[in-house]
Amino acid sequence: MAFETIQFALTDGVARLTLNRPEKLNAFTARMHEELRSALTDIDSNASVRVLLISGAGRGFCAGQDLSERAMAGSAQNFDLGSTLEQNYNPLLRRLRKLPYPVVCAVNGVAAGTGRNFALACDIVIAAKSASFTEIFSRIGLIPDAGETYVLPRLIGMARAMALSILADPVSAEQAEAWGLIWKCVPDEKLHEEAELLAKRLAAAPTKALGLIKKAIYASPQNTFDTQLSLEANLQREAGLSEDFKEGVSAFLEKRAARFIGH
Ligand code: T3D
Repeated sequence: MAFETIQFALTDGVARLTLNRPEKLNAFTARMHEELRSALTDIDSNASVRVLLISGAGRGFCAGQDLSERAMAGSAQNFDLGSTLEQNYNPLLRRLRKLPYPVVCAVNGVAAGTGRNFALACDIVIAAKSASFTEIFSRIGLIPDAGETYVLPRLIGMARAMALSILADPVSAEQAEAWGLIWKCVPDEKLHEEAELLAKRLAAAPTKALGLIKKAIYASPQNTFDTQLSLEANLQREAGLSEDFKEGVSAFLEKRAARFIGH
């Protein structure tokens, strides 16, 4: 598929996906969702991918749903937003969560509404100092969606999640880091470099183990201590059978750098 609203490239184990409607702050359109589905299908079918790096072109990361596709003032038309979530956003977020390797998001500017929640669905989020995370939904008469009511209380606690969701105040990248909403805030001019370094580091890591770490961490909030111990034992059994574990141990004993292959 020819991409018009995203850029997509794959080199050296790193899949790079850039939202590319800079004049509209990369707001999601139906076309963009179609292109994202296609890119993720390419990624799924390529065994060499070991990390996905997501970012946005221009001064914004993503301003959520393109509201020009939802304009209906004075018309008799209504949209079933539950249905558009089920068709577009929810499958996208589920796919990101299920990828068996890390997804890094480099937030280069404002991330609003579903744009913010798309970023927060990624495994490691770094943001430029000038970026911001803006709630939006309650400002336009909607409830937070795209996983926000799941992710936010778990990341920053009930009090902050509730106030942010109701008040829809923007959160600066520095504040987001201080609250634990994201991993790290970096100077604007360093974002691209830091994101690339991180992606390359992860692409050379024991990817299978990183995918299993994702499973364990994401399962943790729902599990009891006992259930989580059993899950860890099962996942560790799997990790222990990997080529990368053998290589990691050999490299340690031979006092050399490990050469991981991702399985
Ligand atoms: O399917 C579904 O519908 C499911 C439900 C989805 C829920 C959502 O995602 S709801 C959230 C929708 N997003 C918004 O409400 C955000 C709207 N945008 C803004 O509030 C502001 O643009 C920002 C706070 C994000 C940034 O402000 P600022 O001043 O830096 O930029 P700007 O001038 O407002 O925007 C620049 C351009 O992008 C401008 O276009 P123009 O006038 O230069 O031609 C603006 O209209 C456009 N733009 C920004 N956000 C959107 C957008 N166009 C369409 N849809 C947008 N969401």
